[in-house]
Amino acid sequence: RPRVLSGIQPTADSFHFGNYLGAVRQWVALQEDHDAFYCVVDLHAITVEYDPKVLRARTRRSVAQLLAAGIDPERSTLFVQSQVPEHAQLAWVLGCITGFGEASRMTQFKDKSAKGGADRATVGLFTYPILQAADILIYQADRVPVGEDQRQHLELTRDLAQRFNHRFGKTFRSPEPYIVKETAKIADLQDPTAKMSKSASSPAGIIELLDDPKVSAKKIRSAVTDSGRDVLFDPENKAGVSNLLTIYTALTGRKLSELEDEYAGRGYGDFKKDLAEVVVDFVTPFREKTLAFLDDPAQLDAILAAGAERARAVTAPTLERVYDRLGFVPAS
Ligand code: AQP
Repeated sequence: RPRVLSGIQPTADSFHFGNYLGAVRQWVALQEDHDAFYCVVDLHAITVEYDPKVLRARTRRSVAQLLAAGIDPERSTLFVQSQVPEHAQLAWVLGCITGFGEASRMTQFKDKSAKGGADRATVGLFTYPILQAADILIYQADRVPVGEDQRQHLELTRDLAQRFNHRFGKTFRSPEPYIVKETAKIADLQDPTAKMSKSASSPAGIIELLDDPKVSAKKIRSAVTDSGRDVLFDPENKAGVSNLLTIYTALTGRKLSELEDEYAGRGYGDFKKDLAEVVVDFVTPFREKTLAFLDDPAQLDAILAAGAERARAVTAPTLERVYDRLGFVPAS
């Protein structure tokens, strides 16, 4: 079976619709016919300012949300990045074959460092994509389900795999991004030209899965549309309506054309009201399931311990091979 790897940062109390529709939903589907490895990337989360107590809580909340979304810890290897030390060990190695200029071209770093000023950006934030490359390559992953914003980091990962193989002999598989076009960039509800984002969206622009469902319904009803009244999928000219249609089809499985027909001549009000109900029907049970998992942190930690052990069975031999290729003296 092909192998799949992906990760999510524990940098918020809740996943948002972009994380869920752009990535996590694919994780759940792919575990059916892939050898799946999914992790909560806490090492990545410390590249920006954070509070240790909050991080620990958010890490467990992330795991609970992944379970609530349908990740089955028997079928998928579900773990926390910091419990598998080979990620950080390989990141060092990859950092030594990455050009400084090459790393400087990563747009996520440019965007995030621009916000806080250059002096506040950490070296960890700069080398973030190299750690991400290590996350992927250490598992010899074939596919990496992510949103569109991660495409550039996946390109770097492929370049690093090829460079290492060229210089030290075939070691890594070159992974393919797995990006579902329709949901690859869920937009901010208030600024539909921008992506829905934890750090950049206003509270009204982002739907959090664990928010009070009534609040989420209200956000859908007040989402920015345009001055027309036709419910049509036209991302160029009707970015707001198209984003809402994307969310609607993704949550219900109904076709775009079917929805366009259903709302023809009825205006945006009815459409948004119905979508608000669809959203409430989705987030209500999701929230209940997540809270139930959070009620038993010992069980969550046990799932993570088992996941880390399974992960290390894969990562340790790969790192050993890498160290051998690099010319390190083996520890006996
Ligand atoms: N708006 C989005 N549409 C589709 N996919 C998205 N992803 C994030 N936003 C969207 C995908 O979610 C996965 C997990 O992302 P992450 O852990 O890297 O989260 P993030 O990038 O920190 O999430 P944000 O909201 O985008 O945070 P900021 O604002 O801090 O950058 C990834 O696969 C990502 O593509």
